[in-house]
Amino acid sequence: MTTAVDSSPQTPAWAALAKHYETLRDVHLRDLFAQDLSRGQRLTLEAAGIYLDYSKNRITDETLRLLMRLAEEAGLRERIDAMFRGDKINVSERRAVLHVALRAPKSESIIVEGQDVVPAVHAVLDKMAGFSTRVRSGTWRGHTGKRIVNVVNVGIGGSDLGPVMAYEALKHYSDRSMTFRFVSNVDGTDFAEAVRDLDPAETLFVISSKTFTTLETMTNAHTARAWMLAGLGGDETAVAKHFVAVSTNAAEVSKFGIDTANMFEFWDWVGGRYSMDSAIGLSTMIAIGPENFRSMLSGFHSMDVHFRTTPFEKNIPVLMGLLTLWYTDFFDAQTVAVLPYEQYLKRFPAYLQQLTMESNGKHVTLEGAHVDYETGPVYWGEPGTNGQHSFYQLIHQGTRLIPCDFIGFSKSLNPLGRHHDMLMANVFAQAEALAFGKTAEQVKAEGTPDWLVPHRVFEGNRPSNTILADKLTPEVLGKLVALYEHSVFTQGTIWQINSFDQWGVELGKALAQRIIPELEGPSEPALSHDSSTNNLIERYRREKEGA
Ligand code: G6Q
Repeated sequence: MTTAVDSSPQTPAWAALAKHYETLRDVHLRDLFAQDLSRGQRLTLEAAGIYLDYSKNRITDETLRLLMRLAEEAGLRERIDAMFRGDKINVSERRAVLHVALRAPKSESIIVEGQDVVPAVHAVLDKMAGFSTRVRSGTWRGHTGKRIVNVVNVGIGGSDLGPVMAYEALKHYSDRSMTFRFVSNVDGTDFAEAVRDLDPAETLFVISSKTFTTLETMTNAHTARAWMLAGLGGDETAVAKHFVAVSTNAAEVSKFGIDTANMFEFWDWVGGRYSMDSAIGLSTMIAIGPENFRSMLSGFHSMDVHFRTTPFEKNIPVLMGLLTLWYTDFFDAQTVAVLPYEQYLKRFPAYLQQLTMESNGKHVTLEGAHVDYETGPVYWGEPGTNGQHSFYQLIHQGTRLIPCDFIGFSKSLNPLGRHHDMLMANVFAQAEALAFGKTAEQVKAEGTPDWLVPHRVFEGNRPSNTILADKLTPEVLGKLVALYEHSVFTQGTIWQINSFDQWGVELGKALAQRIIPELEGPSEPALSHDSSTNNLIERYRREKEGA
């Protein structure tokens, strides 16, 4: 599909891995565990309070050695340094990639274009903290003098998925006297349902948009403004008390009518999908309070330090990134399932879908050459145990190899009777069953009639990681997100792609703009799309006015 020359990471380690794969493809995890009785203790890592058991992967010490060599040959060490130094590694947008600066302590300094960005980060954090405290304490009041009890974040993509995920994940720590809602879709239903039971006099809108030009967000923001003004008698001065903005674009924010004093800034070196710990997290901070927000940032930072300073063989994000690459490029696995056994993490897989797939869904290298190997796999998942009663069937007995990340916690935030032991028993049982399966002999020994045996055999040899932490706190959430961010970075580096642009998303933003007037215009438009698109537009125009 492209005229660019093909490129391949044909480093010696890649070639050696391809050869090594041939010797390992038919080796069963049952045998790997039988050959090394301490495998389950040996192939584990612990850092920054995160425990990773990676023993149930289809690897040997030789695989690990070659994967580490691959990382070295791909220049991962230099790339990590370049990112943390603020080099413009997002080459197609000519930008630095510095989400790590968002959680850097005050004592650090990171220079971008001659300026230390760390003081600016902390100034915004302090401004967010002041504002959040005023809202939470009831000092900040609405136009009529009522306390703000509802906060609605309006944003989409990176300006929505992080805030929603973090709110759900940290609900336990949130102010339960307040209501938080999230409006993202341009489908009017999203807005209508979010505000139907809210009193405008008690509602604050946080308009979150890096560019402040995104169609969905600006449409919803204008609808929110009209809804609020209608509810408060049309007095325009009310906007100042009920709208704040999170953006990099002060000019557009003032054009909308929001005082830039009520704007919380971030910078072009923060990618949308890497922004939940910037001012985009304002709704999170209002929900959980500044102190909890800061402890989330310190969790992010401790994983950053681990990633930056730990040798690759003991580096959790590096290892997880390399394992994903091992299955994607050598076993031809097309997906990764993320399975949190923690109800509060129900939006974590959706969050990771953007982080991983928008970052590594690329088919050209940094130099613009077409890759001749597979890049970013499809990420998906649902919380356990629910998924077990639906799609796990395919993971256990289907024809595809689906590496799984199980995520569990030693302690529940809602300890109720035996629930937590039962939940965790399922984590361990699923990972065990996937790895070891059940042979025909074992099935027969259970008294299964011969004709039924093939249906009840589990081949096993299905790889998984088990990630454990003490309990879900703001700090641990920060660590988990940073873990996946850096795993994505590791993969992108070896694939030689730019994990930080998103031209596919930009395309979507532009395409609809052309069709909107063709749907809205009063007279028949002269259509010049393909025959299918023309026909669909004509049909819609006819039908939308119909009874
Ligand atoms: C994220 C993407 C994308 C973006 C949204 C919203 O990395 O670029 O999901 O976050 O399109 O963009 P704005 O924040 O500019 O409204």
